[in-house]
Amino acid sequence: MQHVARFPNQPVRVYEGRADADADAGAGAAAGQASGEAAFGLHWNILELYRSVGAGLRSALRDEPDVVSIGVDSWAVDYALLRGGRMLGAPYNYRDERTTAGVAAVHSVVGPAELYRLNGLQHLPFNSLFQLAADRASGDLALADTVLLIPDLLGYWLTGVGVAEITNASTTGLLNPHTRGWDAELMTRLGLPAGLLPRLAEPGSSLGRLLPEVASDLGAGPGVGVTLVGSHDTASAVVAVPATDDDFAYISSGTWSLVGVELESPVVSEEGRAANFTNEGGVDGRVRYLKNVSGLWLLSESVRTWERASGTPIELAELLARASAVTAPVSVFDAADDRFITPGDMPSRIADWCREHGVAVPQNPAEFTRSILESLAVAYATTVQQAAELTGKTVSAIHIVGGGSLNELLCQLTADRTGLTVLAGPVEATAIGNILVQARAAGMVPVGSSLEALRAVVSATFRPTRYRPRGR
Ligand code: LFR
Repeated sequence: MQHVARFPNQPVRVYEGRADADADAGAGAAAGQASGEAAFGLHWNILELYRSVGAGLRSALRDEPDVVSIGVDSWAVDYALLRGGRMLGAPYNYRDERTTAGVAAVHSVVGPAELYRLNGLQHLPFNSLFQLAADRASGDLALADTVLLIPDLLGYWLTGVGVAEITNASTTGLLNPHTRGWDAELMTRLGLPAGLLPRLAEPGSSLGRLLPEVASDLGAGPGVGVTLVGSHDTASAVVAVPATDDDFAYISSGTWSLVGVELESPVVSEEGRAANFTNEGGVDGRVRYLKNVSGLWLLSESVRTWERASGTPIELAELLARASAVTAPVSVFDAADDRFITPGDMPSRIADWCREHGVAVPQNPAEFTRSILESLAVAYATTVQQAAELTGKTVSAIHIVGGGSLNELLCQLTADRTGLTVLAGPVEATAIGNILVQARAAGMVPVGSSLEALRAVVSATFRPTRYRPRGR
């Protein structure tokens, strides 16, 4: 696979008035007259993202004029509010702190156990329904007539057609995992207007041709269209797991680690809720029974903290080599603790966790790094075992795909902690899964090929790196 473009996607934190300023005080607040605590919002720079996507598409279409299809995927849960076809403001980033109030608002209407029975979704404070509840409370939602998840927003800007692709829609918390339809009753109970969410559509279907103006801007021919794919990045990544049989667990490892198994139908049980497992929608009606257990974000935020303090850039390969060389045991902390979700000084938060739990605090970046990777590997091991127990599935090997598959220490520690063989790669599983679903829709791999047949294409062309468990 050839990269055409790669660009940063950084959220932006902006001042949003004073916490206790009411709506009428808006003008005064803008003039700096209001009292109360300063409120900040964390937003995606979505227009810059769209501009960069456009630049990437332009060069792809210039290099490969035969391109007929474009597929869009991104992270989950986040969305834009629109009115009359226009976006109403920069979408919030799911790490924004407004979701705390949203969780309380939703749980006051539908308790956690009932909510899980309805949506089968892992409790993450940023699931879209909690964000929508926060937007309802702030009055923002009342301004909108449509909500589009991020990949659907990009698809809409490209084609003029707005839908809710189903794998990503499953992360909103408003989808019934059994019927794969919107839960209209739940929406009504939460005060979310019917019609706010667009019609659902399955991966593999055509979203539409590029708008003529967009096609000419991108240098695309009139036949180029957008094909819906697993628009949740994790759904596309799971398509491209190079498994040759059914007995596998996967870890889509990057900023987050999504650890789980694939099922034919959802498992919505109280035990699953207690273990915080999710039933997300997969491509071809499959279910991604998994848990989000945090990820390399812990390391990237730590590196950012150290670089800021020292003023010098950190060479990641060198840091990982030093972490590999740590021989003394390091503390293992709960990587999925909510305190690690928002941006900030991760080493201090990890140190606080260790002190609170009476375990040794890592002393230097190498030890912190080792502690982060050991903690992730332990979380992976527990989660794989839970997934097998909760679903009755046999797991004989673990596939790690995504950026984390390049992290040799993490892969080895995962093999060690699980006692299972780890098969690492491909690193670009998300892009490959996206492309394979488009290729099948276009008949470039036989239409009607199963997911297993798509995975066979990946395993025939890509050889994973094998990590065997080392005795402890
Ligand atoms: C991975 C991912 C996860 C989701 C998180 C937030 O990139 O999509 O699956 O839990 O980002 O959207």
